[in-house]
Amino acid sequence: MDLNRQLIEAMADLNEDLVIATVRQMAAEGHSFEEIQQCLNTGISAVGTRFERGDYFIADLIVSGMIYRSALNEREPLRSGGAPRPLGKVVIGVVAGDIHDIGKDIIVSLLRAERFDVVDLGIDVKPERFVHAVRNYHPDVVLLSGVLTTAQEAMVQTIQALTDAGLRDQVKVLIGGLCTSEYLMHHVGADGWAYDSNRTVRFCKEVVDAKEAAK
Ligand code: B12
Repeated sequence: MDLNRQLIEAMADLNEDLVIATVRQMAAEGHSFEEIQQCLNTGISAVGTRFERGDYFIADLIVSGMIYRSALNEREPLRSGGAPRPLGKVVIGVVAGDIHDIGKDIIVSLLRAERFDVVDLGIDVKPERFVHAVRNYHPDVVLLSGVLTTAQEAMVQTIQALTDAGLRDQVKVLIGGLCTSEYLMHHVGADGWAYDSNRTVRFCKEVVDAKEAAK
């Protein structure tokens, strides 16, 4: 079996030892961070499908999150030390009612590796906490992360709260996470939507570059 398939199946089967061993082997053989992450994502999606079918339970979801994090820890050091960039500031949080933070944490570490100043508000972040953070930290970008379908409504409320506070024009809003889509971006009135880490970093850099150019 090729290593990609082996990693996907080991993740789906919650076989932590095999996941770690395969990540190490793939790294040693020169597979990219993105390729490894893609396999982990496919594997963890299969965990979700098995949960839906009733083959897995909540405890299995918890374990899948732990294995995913351990696997990423194997690879993360290799991501640090991105090229020097003008620094920008971002505020990020998982919106109200949602506690899925693995994807958000990936985005945080990649933005930090690219020398962005990241204010991480954590999980289950109520709209007023986003408002407070924008008022206090003056970020270039606010990133709203959401996985549950119910997070879509929380995103609507968060952006509405920024508008009501008179802050919407001061900051770009990027949405991301499993529950998001281009359609949702238009629906909630966000400035962008990103389904992976590279697009997220690119969006944030473009915002900062545009601000620099406008000075
Ligand atoms: C692990 C997991 C959990 C763990 C989370 C642990 C943690 N610390 O995050 C725990 C056990 C806590 C959990 C709980 C629940 N879960 Co859950 N969970 C999952 C699972 C298996 C994996 C999610 C994950 O981490 N994926 C990997 C990451 C890397 O992917 P990602 O989040 O999409 O992130 C990537 C991109 O989207 C993007 N990205 C992410 N965030 C952001 C942010 C920005 C700004 C940008 C630009 C990009 C971006 O970059 C990331 C890297 O590529 C999914 C199954 C699946 N298909 O995803 C179910 C799933 C999400 N869970 C589900 C459910 C139902 C629940 C529960 C309601 C179960 C219950 N009955 O209690 C609870 C809800 C708790 C809550 N209030 O949030 C459903 C959601 C259904 C829905 N449509 O709403 C899913 C889809 C499973 C299923 N198929 O039924 N869960």
